[in-house]
Amino acid sequence: MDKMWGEQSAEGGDVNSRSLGLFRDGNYAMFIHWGLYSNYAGRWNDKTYYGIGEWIMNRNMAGIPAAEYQASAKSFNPVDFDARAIAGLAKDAGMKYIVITSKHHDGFAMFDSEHPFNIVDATPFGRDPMKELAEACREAGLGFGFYYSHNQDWTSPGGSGGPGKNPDGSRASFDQYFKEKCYPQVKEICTNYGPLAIVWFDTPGKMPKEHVVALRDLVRETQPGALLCSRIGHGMGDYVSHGDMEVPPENIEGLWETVDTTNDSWSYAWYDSNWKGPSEILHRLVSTVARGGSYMLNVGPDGTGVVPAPCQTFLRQAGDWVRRHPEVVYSAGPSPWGRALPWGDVTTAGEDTLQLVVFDWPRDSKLHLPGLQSPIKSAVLLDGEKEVTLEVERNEGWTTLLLPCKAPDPLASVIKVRFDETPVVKPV
Ligand code: H79
Repeated sequence: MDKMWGEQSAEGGDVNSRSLGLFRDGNYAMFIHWGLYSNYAGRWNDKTYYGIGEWIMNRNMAGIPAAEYQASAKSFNPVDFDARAIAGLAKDAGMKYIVITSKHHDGFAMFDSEHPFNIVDATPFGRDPMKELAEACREAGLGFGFYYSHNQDWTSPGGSGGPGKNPDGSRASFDQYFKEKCYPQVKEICTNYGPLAIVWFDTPGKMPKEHVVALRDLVRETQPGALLCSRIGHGMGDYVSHGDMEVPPENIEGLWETVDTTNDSWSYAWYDSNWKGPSEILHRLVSTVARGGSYMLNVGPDGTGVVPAPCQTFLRQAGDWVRRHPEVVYSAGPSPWGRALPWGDVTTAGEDTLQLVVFDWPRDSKLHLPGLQSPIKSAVLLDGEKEVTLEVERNEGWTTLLLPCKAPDPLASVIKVRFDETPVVKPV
């Protein structure tokens, strides 16, 4: 089901119906880490700091003094940022919504804010790229959401990991940071950018519950259709975001997502060319959907605002495959096996169809379906426009499909297996 954001919002209904529909039916999203740190690209004073680029100023990485980091906004001028190009990339990739860093742990706002440390007031760029991206997503029929680091703020007095003192030497409290910066900024992102699909807070740490409740209430009030990610803290949120870059080994019930990277760092780092190719991207996407989750894959635009070319190429190659097999991803259900199989993974379409996605084509041309109890009505291998009906062998509880010797799709081949009723699998 290729639903668009606009159609979703027309549905109305209960508090999360719009975004929930998009989240469940979409299953594939773009995450974007982009900020002042992108302009450092993993390097400071001619030294490279390996790790995750958005942490460059942290004392565990380069340890850039806050004042110096703040002053460096003067040299951030991402003139090549093109919101339509990024929305177009997400569309080409087959993704359904975008979540972007409005403020990461460094405290720099990528949106127009009353707080002066922001991209409009502190850089020569002077534009609000979040406004441009929100608009481009609406035009493209993509959902749009914000990441916001609510607990850590390394440049604001009182923020976690930030200066413990105010400029006048007085002690800065977390309450102060919350009241003066966090809460007002969350209000800004929730009121100035149209309807949001998701508000994605991160790393709650030991944040007091009252503040988490206040943020939740603020989002509910201002964005009744937005989904809240569990990383807001204190067991709240509408869906669970699992550990960074983790595709869980077994099926998980309920609404959840995996966030992943296209290379190693979230934000752009000059040295990081460890790109996932289209096959690896698809394998992790399909496996996440097969475990019952949604897959949000990150890109890191560079200091000029552009997503690195190899990353774009691989996302588009994977997207071409998703367009050939939309029902394998969108609105697809979890695998009845509950875990990956040796040759690939399985998603379901409706009650009676299994979609076998074969990443490792068996060299002996036998595809085993261990523990499948139900009789198969038909098994059809998709070969471009052609549909090849496969022979099915059954021996003592084992079901085996007999394959042609060559995989029709070099990335991953799809076999549709139909049943008269919901197929049953017994663990073996
Ligand atoms: O936004 C991305 C990360 O920056 C953020 N969450 C994702 C979505 C995140 N916050 N904390 N962490 C991830 C984990 C931090 C790991 C660290 Fe380290 C280990 C911080 C310090 C030691 C990596 C290695 C960064 C610095 C050294």
